[in-house]
Amino acid sequence: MKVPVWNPAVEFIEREALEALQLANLRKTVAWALKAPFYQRKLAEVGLTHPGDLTSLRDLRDLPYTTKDDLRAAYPDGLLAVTLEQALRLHTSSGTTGMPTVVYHSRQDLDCWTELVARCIIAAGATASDVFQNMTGYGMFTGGLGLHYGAERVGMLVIPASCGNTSRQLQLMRSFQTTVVHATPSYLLHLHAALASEGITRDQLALRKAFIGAEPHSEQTRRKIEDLFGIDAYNSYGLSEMNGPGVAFECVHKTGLHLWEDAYILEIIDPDTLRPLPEGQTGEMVMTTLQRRATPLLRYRTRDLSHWVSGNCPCGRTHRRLARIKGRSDDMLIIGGVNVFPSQIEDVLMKIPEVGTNYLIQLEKRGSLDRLIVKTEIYAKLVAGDLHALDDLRERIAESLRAAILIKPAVELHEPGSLPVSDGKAKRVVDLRPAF
Ligand code: DLL
Repeated sequence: MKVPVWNPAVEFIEREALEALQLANLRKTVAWALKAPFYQRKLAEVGLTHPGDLTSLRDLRDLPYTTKDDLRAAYPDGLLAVTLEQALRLHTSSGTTGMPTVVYHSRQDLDCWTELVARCIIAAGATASDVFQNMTGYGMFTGGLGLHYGAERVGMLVIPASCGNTSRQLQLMRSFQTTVVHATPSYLLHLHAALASEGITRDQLALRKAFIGAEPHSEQTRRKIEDLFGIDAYNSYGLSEMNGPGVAFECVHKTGLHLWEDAYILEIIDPDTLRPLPEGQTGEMVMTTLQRRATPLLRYRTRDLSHWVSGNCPCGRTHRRLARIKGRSDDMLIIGGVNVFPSQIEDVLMKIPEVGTNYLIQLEKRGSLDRLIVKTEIYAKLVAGDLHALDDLRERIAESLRAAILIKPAVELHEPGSLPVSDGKAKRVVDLRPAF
């Protein structure tokens, strides 16, 4: 198979040359960072005043971490490292859980981000001949504009549909014979569920690929999306602090997400001891930007959990691969003392054929005990209409979950389309336990 590639010189670069490039870019990044008030203070604390003091990539470990709280405290411009004239755009996080975080971009930064997204699109086998419908929010959310400019650079026909309005999405897909979509996995499942009510069959669509990301999802969910639409779906990872989408993406081999190491250095650490973990162990991803002038970030603690995938990818890219994101260290639920990631529950649910496309995890307190309730939509046509069959299914789901997470939940079965959906990132967990 011929490997589709956007920028062969960088994507197939020898490891030694890549590491030399990383060191050179790290020094530039420290020089840029020293222009921002926040880093002037922070780096002075560890005695770093000159980028030339960094003699190897290992020296990065002597630099302080940057946290989301640091970014919030620096709001609105404590991390700005260029003049306002040089800044071209800013994105803020939604700020639903406190002060928003801000990332400014210079012209070069936007150009670099666009280049990274173009590499991802081509690596996943899309081409300039594709019709691309971007179903993620345009605006402060980085999924919209990020993918938009990358897709235009590749030369695709771009439909900037933004998120929501499912019947219009389907109408656009039919009218323009969309071949590639970008959406959250939960929204694509919802979109599929809406096909029937809109009287559309998948054969009336020309879809062949989906880029899915912005929220944790399991391998089973990917397969479900692939099977339901008869397409290939590729995992896309990013976060607004590191531009947005375009940080790591699957190539056509789907063997993990290639992280663009000329633009980012990733360290994986134990979130408790803050020590680096050996390759293959799951830990918190800590990221450093290597090409961003307007808001350089050093050792940013993402809270996302993953591990490096060992070995080489058949595509030949030298940029290492990350395993599917397991969740966030702050997503972890502690239920009756047992640690559970929502992705573990999703994994079990999506393996059960009768389970539909939407589910909700609810936590309550009964006296002093935690109670886990898993609400899931089911495909009614796959369940023989009597109550026994429903009871059997409920028990089968509860038992499968117990085997995986060691807690037997109460399971509620719901009609398709009855659980709440979101246009963007799905909200899967409702924790009704009183806070201490
Ligand atoms: O979600 C950027 C993005 C847009 C990525 C479109 C992919 C596609 P934020 O809103 O800042 O940025 O949220 C970032 O979402 O730290 C992860 O916790 C989670 N996340 C993003 N992609 C994935 C993924 C965008 N593929 C936060 N798998 C990150 C699991 C993901 N979690």
